[in-house]
Amino acid sequence: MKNPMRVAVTGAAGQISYSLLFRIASGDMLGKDQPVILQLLEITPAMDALRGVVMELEDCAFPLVAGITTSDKPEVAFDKADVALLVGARPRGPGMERKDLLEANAAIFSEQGKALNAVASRDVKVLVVGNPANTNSLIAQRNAPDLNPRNFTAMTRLDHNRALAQLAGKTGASTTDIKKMIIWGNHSATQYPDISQAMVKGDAASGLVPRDWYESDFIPTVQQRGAAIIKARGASSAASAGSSAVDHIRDWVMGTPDGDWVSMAVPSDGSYGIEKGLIYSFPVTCKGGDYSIVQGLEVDDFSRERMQVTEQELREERDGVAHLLP
Ligand code: NAX
Repeated sequence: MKNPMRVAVTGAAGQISYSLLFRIASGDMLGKDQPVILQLLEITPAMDALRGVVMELEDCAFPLVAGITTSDKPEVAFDKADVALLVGARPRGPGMERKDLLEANAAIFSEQGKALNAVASRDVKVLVVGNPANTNSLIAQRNAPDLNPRNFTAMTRLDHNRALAQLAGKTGASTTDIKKMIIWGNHSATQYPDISQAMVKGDAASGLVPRDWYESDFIPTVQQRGAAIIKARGASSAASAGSSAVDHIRDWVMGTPDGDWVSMAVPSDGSYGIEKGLIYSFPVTCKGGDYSIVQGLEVDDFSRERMQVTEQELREERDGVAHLLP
């Protein structure tokens, strides 16, 4: 039997975690032969609710769960963590401006970055789900100077999966028939879902769907999918977000299939002219527990313009919290 891996999850009593934790515990994320110790973080007022979630996890009698801890202190929850899923965040309250939201989250993610820096495994893989995810990840990274900056990522896999589902629906294919989808940029409405490289059963997707559908239907549908779900369900995406977090970490740890890639928001190294350091979603391949940004893709004017709009938004978010960055 392998040694257990320590998986820290924040916002563990929230709605995404209510799906995510059970998928991790059943082995969907790290493998059916990989025991896990769940280290759950919540804010103090939610500790009772978290106790209920833990009771349910216990009642599943998952064979792979080697332990569960709970805490309202990041240094306890992140202790020796191999994987940290930062799901908990401050939601936008009534009358709260975008700037207030950024600042409230900057405080949370600075503290959590410092705690990761102090106590997590030196190889910890960090995925930020809590919004604004890309900038929250940047803040945590900057507060963790002793950890590898590359190990701080944010989630655009849900957007990637949404894009696969839309294109599959339009072309009558299954999502597994589609390769090389890309989400560029921020996990926000400025993201750019790009099918210029995508293949459906080996054929270029761009030749299979009308250009007008791509520009006027596909792109806005993927960009606005979160809002459409809130409108229909009366609550934001939860199980799909949990599932995409499982996909993100699984592929990062176990690798992407040959001939395909996934979208991950990772620190830019300057690829495609995107400002170095921004946590920007790129197409990446993963191997041996590491990721590489796919190089050499052709970028036309239509794409370039959209990639820059979402880059600009990320710059503005970063500049909005610059006074809080070390
Ligand atoms: P919930 O409000 O149901 O749960 C969030 C939980 O986080 C709450 O239980 C809260 O007590 C806890 N929390 C707040 N501050 C905390 C802190 N400092 N430390 C630990 N826990 C803390 O939200 P949920 O629906 O689970 O969504 C969580 C986050 O994911 C939100 O920020 C949401 O906007 C974001 N999302 C990100 C997505 C992505 O693709 N990147 C998609 C889904 C989702 O919208």
